[in-house]
Amino acid sequence: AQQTKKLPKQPDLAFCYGTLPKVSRSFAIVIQQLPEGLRDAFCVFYLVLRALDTVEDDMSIPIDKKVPLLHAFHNLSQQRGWTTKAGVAEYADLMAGYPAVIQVYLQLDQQYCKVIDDVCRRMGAGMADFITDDVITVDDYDLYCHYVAGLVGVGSSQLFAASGLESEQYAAADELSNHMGLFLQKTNIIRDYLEDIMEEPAPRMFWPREIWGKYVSSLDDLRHPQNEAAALHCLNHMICDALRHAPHSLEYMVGLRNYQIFRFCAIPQVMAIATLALCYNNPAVFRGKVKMRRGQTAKYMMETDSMQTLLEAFMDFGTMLCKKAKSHRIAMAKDPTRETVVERLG
Ligand code: PS7
Ligand code: MN
Ligand code: MN
Ligand code: MN
Ligand code: MN
Ligand code: MN
Repeated sequence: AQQTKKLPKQPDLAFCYGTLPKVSRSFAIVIQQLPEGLRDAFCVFYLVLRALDTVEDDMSIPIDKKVPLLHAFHNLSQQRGWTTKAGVAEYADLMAGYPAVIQVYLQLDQQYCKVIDDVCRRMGAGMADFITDDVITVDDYDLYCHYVAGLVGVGSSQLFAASGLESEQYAAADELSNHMGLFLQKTNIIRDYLEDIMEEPAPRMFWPREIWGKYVSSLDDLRHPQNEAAALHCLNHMICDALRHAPHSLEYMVGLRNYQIFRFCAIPQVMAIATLALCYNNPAVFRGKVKMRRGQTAKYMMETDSMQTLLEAFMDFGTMLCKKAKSHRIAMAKDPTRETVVERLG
């Protein structure tokens, strides 16, 4: 096991584990430390969905090609040797080497294949819908996030249950699993505001009009310094909305019994609440990429090893966020969601 971890013998497996840290720094670490029986399945699960997302994100693929490709992706991902050109840099490399991912997928346990295929099919269909439909209401926003992240939560739970390492109940824990994914995805969408709006050749935005429409007349207005007060209120509203999911994710994680699976689930959730605390009322979100300090990330990765330390981390960042909402009384007095944020962090 030790040897497979450091130097996978098969070239296909080597490609998968070599590509994983290039396309995701954070998930590569938590996937690597999963129990052996789940590690390869999650590595493939991640790469298949990352490849699907590369197609979704590639704004140079015309809509009449992209929509059918998103729908067919789960089938194509089971055909030896299949590949398509999409994305740039490390994502383009993933696509070019995709036949290796397919090979490893085809060698996985049947139960695992079924889960990955199912999530990929439903995510591809959901992404296709949102290629043409904008995110207008908060319900649309929740639905989009369900497709690209909630389903990952649902599939992850099914894999945990199928491995026998977690209770059979996780196979049917769709609601709580969805909240786990939505908490992560909404944090990503909030933090990526600037990157996504500056996307070439066209922006890809998921902030719902039902929220931003209360503060500005176009999403682009948020990044102009003359609108800073409105932009911050809007940002705080988005964060307030994301915080709805936090109590449900804690409820999900209380039920986990495997130490490595617990860490796999908990570390990204801690990073998410830390990121929300950092972004709250922070104009830097509209100027560049807000990132946690490396040392702080490492500290919480190390320390999150039990329900107790998980709750402590949520308390730390929850309190930090709450203090921000309570301070600057004058400047934030008119912030419509300030009271709700304080309430949600009780
Ligand atoms: C564990 C119950 C199989 C672990 C992990 C690739 C990350 C890319 O990055 O803005 O800004 O370009 O375009 C719940 C992950 C949700 C999904 C979604 C946790 C596969 C992660 C394809 C559930 C992740 C949600 C970001 C869609 O969109 O990306 C438990 C594993 C989890 C992948 C994530 C990612 C979407 C995404 P970026 P985008
Ligand atoms: Mn993406
Ligand atoms: Mn995407
Ligand atoms: Mn993003
Ligand atoms: Mn992106
Ligand atoms: Mn994106």
